[in-house]
Amino acid sequence: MESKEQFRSGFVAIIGRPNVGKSTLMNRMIGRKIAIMSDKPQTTRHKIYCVLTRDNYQVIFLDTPGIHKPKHKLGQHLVDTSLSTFGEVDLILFLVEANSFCGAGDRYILEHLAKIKTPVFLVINKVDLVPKEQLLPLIDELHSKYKFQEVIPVSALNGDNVDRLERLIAGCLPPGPKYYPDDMLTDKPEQFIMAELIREKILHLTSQEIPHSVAVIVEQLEERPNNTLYVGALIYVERDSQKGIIIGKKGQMLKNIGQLARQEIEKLLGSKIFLDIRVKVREDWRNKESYLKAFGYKD
Ligand code: GDP
Ligand code: K
Ligand code: MG
Repeated sequence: MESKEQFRSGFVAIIGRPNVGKSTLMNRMIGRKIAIMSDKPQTTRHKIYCVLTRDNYQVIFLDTPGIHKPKHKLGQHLVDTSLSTFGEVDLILFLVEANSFCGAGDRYILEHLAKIKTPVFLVINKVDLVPKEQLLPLIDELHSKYKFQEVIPVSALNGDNVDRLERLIAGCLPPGPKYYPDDMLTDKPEQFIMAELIREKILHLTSQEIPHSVAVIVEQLEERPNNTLYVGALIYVERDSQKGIIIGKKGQMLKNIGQLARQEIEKLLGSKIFLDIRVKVREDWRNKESYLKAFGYKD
């Protein structure tokens, strides 16, 4: 009997220092915005699974929080989460930046990678920022110095070479089942993605100490007349002064956050929403187990 080409599937972890473009690359590969992105470190706090399904294969990508030396409980948890994925996957994409590779942060990760048997692709991201002449010697050097299975330059931002990366990934997948249905893009509920999109807008619009002190949950979803969805969200910060910054003069900051977030959520859902956001203070939540659990940062 003629048999079809065997279906392949596997888990691929995307790891690297904060801000190298892990979330951007994953969104690019699946063609949708699931993981939030910003120029602030620790934008990604959870492991997010994203699913890419083709005729002959399925890749489950894990977007991990950036790996860095932790300073508080949330930080420690983020690093643990990332390191623990090393041994559980079929392939690791170690993402670095073309314009600043191999500082202390990258070496910290290389040390951990040396201890595991999982194949590793070195993905050199942001090649749009450096001239080609500079890139080729770097690639040669990395190929000879380390035991990466592949060294691939890409631009997650404009998509350069990302299709080649996908082909190489597909070539590494073991025969396996279709773990998730064709139309499933992520393991996270929409409520979670909505909260993350709100948090992304806060990261973009605020500076200094605000980003790390913010948690967002969507606690209420309700169908309203005219096909409008009511979305009730809570922003948690650690101090009164931060609440003041989030709300802004005459409420302008919160208004801006809400407007930008609403547009993105409507794009995600394909329907109109009414977004109701309130701000609450929970002192020092990042160091309290109960809050880390309540906000979904810890099981
Ligand atoms: P993560 O912390 O590793 O998940 O990084 P993000 O995906 O949040 O991206 C961090 C920043 O780098 C964002 O401002 C992105 O727009 C930017 N970025 C990501 N990929 C590229 C790229 O290929 N080229 C350029 N120029 N910027 C990129
Ligand atoms: K980031
Ligand atoms: Mg990220």
